[in-house]
Amino acid sequence: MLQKGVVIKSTGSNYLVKINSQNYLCKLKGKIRLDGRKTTNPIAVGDIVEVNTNTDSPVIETILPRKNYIIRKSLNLSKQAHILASNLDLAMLVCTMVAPRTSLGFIDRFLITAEAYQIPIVLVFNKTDLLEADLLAYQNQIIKIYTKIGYQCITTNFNDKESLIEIKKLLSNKTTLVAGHSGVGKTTLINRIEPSLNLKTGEISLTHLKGTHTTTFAELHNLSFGGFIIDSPGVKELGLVEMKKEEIGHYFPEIRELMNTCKFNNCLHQTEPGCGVIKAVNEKEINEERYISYLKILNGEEMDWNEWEIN
Ligand SMILES: Nc1nc2c(ncn2[C@@H]2O[C@H](COP(=O)(O)OP(=O)(O)O)[C@@H](O)[C@H]2O)c(=O)[nH]1
Ligand SMILES: [Mg+2]
Ligand SMILES: [Zn+2]
Repeated sequence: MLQKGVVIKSTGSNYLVKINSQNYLCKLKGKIRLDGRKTTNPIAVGDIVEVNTNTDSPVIETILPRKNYIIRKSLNLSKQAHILASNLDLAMLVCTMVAPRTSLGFIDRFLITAEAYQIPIVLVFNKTDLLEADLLAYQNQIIKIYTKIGYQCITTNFNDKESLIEIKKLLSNKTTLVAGHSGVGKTTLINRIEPSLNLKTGEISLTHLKGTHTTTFAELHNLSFGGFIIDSPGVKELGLVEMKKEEIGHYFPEIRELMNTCKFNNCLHQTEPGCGVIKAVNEKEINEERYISYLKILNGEEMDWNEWEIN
């Protein structure tokens, strides 16, 4: 009998599959057809699979089509992709105004990447307990920018119980990826959401990455109120998705909305005459910082990827 389940952990050759509320350690059937793409791992966490549980060692027989997935490219010459996780329902970007400061450019890059992957996003502004008046004002300004263009923003800190209720509601029955700079409090927040997980906080774990470039395995942590949560699986590579220049504007909601007001339909909104986007920037309808982010991404300006968490 085939039973449907979700892959919650992978060790490379074995897979832990949650079927109903039980976990099964499974092997993969010898030949399994996959949707074209060359990947180093045929199965990723988040995959919905059908498992034959009638044998001593359960076998994954089929993988159901993925709703979405996030990949990293292998650093070696084969240029194979490694799927970090699939079937994500939500990406939660944890940002902080201080200790460390999350830049707007960083937020914007994350947002367009998640947009490209078609993963809904929520911005969580953490460590609000550390904010003095000026930083609080700055944070509110930023929240205004992102709320206006349709992104949900939540403020929280490790003592704030009310926002935790809101966050838990949001995560209920979803598979959520938690991302953000190292040190912003991702793991602390996940432990508050699901105390039984008791994940290690306060450490930057670079060690296991050394030497092995391809083995970053994400894990789906079970949420007792329904759903799964993933603690930053190599989010660094989230930024490496390839986009065509004319695609980038599509991933900025406020630019997307005005695109068809431009004179030229292949307008890149840089210097073109009759550009509705430039007009909106001049009229302060589009936020200038966001527009600058757009131009930087368009012109391929590199970010300091070392800022990204890579555990
Ligand atoms: N002041 C303050 N510190 C926090 C908060 N959340 C986490 N921290 C601290 O920030 C540091 C990094 O937290 P951690 O959860 O490991 O961050 P991660 O690298 O994003 O997983 C730890 O020392 C935490 O105690 C918060 O809301 N306020
Ligand atoms: Mg952490
Ligand atoms: Zn334009």
